[in-house]
Amino acid sequence: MPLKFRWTIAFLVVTLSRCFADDDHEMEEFLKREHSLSKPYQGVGSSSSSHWELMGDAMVTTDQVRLTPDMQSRQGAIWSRIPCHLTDWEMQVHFKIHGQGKKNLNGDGLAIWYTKERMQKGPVFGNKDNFTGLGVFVDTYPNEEKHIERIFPFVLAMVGNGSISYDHERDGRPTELGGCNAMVRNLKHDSFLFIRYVRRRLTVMIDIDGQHEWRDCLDLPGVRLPQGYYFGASAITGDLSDNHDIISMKLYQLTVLRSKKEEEEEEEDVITIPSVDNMELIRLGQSDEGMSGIAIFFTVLFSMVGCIFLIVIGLVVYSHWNENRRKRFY
Ligand SMILES: *[C@@H]1O[C@H](CO)[C@@H](O)[C@H](O)[C@H]1NC(C)=O
Ligand SMILES: *[C@@H]1O[C@H](CO)[C@@H](O)[C@H](O)[C@H]1NC(C)=O
Ligand SMILES: [Ca+2]
Repeated sequence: MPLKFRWTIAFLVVTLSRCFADDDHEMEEFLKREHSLSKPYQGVGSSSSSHWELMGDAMVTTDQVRLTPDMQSRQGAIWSRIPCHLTDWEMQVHFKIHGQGKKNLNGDGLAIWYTKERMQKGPVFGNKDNFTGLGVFVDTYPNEEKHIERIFPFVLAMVGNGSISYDHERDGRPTELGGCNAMVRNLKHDSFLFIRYVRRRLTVMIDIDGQHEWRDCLDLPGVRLPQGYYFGASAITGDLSDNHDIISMKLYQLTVLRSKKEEEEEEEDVITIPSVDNMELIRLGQSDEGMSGIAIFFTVLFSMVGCIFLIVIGLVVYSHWNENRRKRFY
């Protein structure tokens, strides 16, 4: 799979449409202005004809949409007013998280949304719980203490169907589809998050090293998201805080060639409730995560014991053979 993409930001900004291959299918992409947010944020937060609407403590400046300032107990969001009816799309988010707090003395993070609901305050990074649709979280604070193998900030994706709760105390582990760590705070260079949804496959990538290179974060087939949902971004601070800034959100329509059969299948199987195929297996994989350390330890231990055993046997056999040989000489 061609998951390692390299392109320059200039190329990204200048080119409105481009072609590339995905699983041998040609794709074309077009920037959709009505679903995109970029400088100079004309009318955002002041005009009701703007495509985007602010909520809570979110504020627009010339350089960014600040979802929360670096102050305690704030929450803010920005939501698209226009539902998105595209089948295949790609959202590129240019964001910045920065603040005075030392490592792990900052919080709580931001979220990018594609949901049925919009403009509803709540505990999930400033959005309502039991949301319906997709949330991609940049979680900057480890709430669960026994994260040994997990380094924060952590990027995590979740699909909700209206009755699945985000477990804040466990950093959303019980419902996660996967994710990756991402050192995104107080960077000198630009940081980007990339969410692609093509033929029911969800791909999340990040570009945070200033190398203009996308790094894989999550890639999962069988993610069912209905059309007509809203894009948004939100953030929250608690006792700990950060500036959570969105510089741009650019939505690209992807035109993917489909076979007649594929088209028919999708027409018959219209998605009305978000869901993920084989969620039980994904969850099983996650609960095994803690075990894998122990499993690796024992595997290594037993292999070492095995090796030593073989060496000992080898030595014994060799000394016997040597003795026999010497006996033959005398
Ligand atoms: C939402 O998902 C949960 C867990 O998979 C399931 O038990 C519930 O029935 C689903 N609700 C709807 C409305 O599909
Ligand atoms: C979310 O859904 C769960 C399970 O259906 C329910 O127990 C909980 O009260 C809901 N929370 C909110 C805020 O609606
Ligand atoms: Ca957290």
